[in-house]
Amino acid sequence: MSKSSRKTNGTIATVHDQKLMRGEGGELHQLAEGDMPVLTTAQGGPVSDDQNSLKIGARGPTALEDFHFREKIFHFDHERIPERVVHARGYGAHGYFETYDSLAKYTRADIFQRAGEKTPAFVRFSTVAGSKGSVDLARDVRGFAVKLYTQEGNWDIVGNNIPVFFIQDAIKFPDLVHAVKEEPDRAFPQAQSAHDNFWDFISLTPESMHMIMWVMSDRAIPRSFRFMEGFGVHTFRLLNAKDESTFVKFHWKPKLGLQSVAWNEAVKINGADPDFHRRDLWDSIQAGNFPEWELQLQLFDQEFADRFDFDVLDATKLIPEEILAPIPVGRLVLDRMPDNFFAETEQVAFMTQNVPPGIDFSNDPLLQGRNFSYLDTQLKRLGGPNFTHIPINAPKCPFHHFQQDGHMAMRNPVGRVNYRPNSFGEGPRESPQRGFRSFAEAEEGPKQRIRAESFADHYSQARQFYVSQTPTEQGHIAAALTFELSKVQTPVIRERMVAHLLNIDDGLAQKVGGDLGLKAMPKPADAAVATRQDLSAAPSLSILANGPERFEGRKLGILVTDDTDAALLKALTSALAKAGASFEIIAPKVGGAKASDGSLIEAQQMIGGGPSVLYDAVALLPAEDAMADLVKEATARDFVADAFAHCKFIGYVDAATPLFMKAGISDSLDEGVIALSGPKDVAGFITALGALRLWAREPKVKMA
Ligand code: HDD
Repeated sequence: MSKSSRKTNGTIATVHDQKLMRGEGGELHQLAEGDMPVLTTAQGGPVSDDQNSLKIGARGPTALEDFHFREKIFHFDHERIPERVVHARGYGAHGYFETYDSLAKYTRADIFQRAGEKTPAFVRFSTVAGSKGSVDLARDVRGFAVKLYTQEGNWDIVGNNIPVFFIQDAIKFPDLVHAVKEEPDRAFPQAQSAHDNFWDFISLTPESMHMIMWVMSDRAIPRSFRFMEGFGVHTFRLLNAKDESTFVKFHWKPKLGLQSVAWNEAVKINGADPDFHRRDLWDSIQAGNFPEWELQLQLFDQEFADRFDFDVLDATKLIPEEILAPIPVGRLVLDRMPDNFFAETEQVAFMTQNVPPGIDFSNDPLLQGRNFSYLDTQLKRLGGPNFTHIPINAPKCPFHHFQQDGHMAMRNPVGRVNYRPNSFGEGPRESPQRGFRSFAEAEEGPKQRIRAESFADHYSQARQFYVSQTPTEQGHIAAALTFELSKVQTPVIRERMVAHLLNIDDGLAQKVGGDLGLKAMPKPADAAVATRQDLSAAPSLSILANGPERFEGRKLGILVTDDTDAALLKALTSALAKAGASFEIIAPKVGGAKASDGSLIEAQQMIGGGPSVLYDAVALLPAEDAMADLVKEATARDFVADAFAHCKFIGYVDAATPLFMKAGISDSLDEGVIALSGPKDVAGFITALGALRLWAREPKVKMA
């Protein structure tokens, strides 16, 4: 029989759907096809065959009239929308904001009027430089954008996890972003600032030096979104019912404290789990461990602003908490993942200009520029002016206006009147009492392109940040600068950066200059202001000096084999649960291992898929008989060697010691390597884990 005349029954290439349901006894059984909804086109027409396009003969061309095929492919071809020009990679969650007490004294914003009131919230965390599909652990600023659906309109605090910014004027933003993103001729590096263009721009932009100290610190490689601070960055205003103004800076403080990873660890996490931060947020919300932040406000008046050493309109400066203590005003809890990533996290549109009555802007030139940019970008990204019709962007309070039509208009006015003034008594009216009123600041001056003198000191706060760090953190900053500049191919750029460092801290400059192999130290960079102020250290700027001292919310990786001590494992896992921590079991084989009492230990990871970089600490609980095989595994050796090199706490049973030999650390064991000879040792181990890392080990392993 020739191919063309072979008769088919139409089922050759057909895939059969299966729908498995659990019966009452937990057994799986397959549902009949009739129990499933019928597949339709987008127009609602039932589809008979979704596996084969309509052909003229079994091996003939596809017919143009195949509207189902056309529609399916057409829609697929148009699935992508432009990614965000910055902050493309992000992850969001729903939750609520709960107001502690009325702030009516300072603001008439409805969200702050009633104690205990809950306001729905959506938060999107992001990296800045990388594309949508880039890795989570890039060295980068993290976006921390909060949308609060208040009773008087959406309020967006579009912040970062760093309280200052690279530039002082929004007109420089395109240059900054072009410089940090992949270079345009070669289209790399992706999601990395370690390249010539970025450091060229930075070395020619002294105002970025304070921010650079932050970005080279561990703040830029957070362990989890849950362990990051968030900042509104700019100075805003609160306005009360009498339109009296108080300046404000917004700070989000994570309940579980701050934590970052080591750089060498970040590099390895990016390979082992590029979605490390996403997964962490997903897992903790699914497990009912809802991440929480406290909103704290730094409030100050004009007199404080006039007295302060720096201009409060300059986004490259912060107000140390030691000078102005933030006050707690509410808490943000994230308790629900979106039902659909695209619909919500991808389509959410944050805009700095979304402020409710009672919150107002300052003249910060960066903020003023942002207020233009965010509306503009939504038009491009979401395809039209009706992006507020998308549910994630729509207000949750009543709203009425005369805007109409446009692409994809979902909510269309009913009735005759779509204008004001009108004589029909229809439609909404403005309200001078309830409506948004700007602070009536008196402004005058010549129209000119100029930067205020008060913005000129670029080094004092950069130095203050550096001297406020612990020696460990200072070491990380030096190592990060060295690493980044080592990737720069143009020597003069490296030298220019070291010349700036000389204005920040001589020791730092010498260290980086030495490690970069500079033959001679350059002259310090010319500074716009002659004297750098020697500000006193502000310990609130350090992560390590403010550690949470507990393992809550963190994860232990437990390596088991067949015959692992069941009692010890049980004691360990119950103690972790009591401490509010989680764990994952890693076994040599998929599925798990058989414990000493014959029970099955279910494993979440096979050893090659669960390297120790994915955990905050590890416990090695293998049985003696399994060691001969385990020491042969390079992945088991790396598991231990990396945990040690990343200054993690390691709990171990006696049988595990050959792994120390294999990992080359037998002679270096320290108080962070803790024997677990039985359940009695567990409590001490859990207490030790609260320190999160044994940084004192670092000089020995030199991994930064
Ligand atoms: Fe921006 C996105 C934060 C300066 C222009 N920005 C964006 C996001 C965050 C920030 C968190 C992601 C929002 C989301 O998850 O959808 N941006 C900041 C902070 C800045 C800052 C804290 C300085 C203090 N940004 C800044 C300037 C401009 C922009 C000066 C332009 C003049 N930013 C944008 C943008 C983005 C954006 C192009 C890209 C996607 C979007 O807005 O919706 O408009």
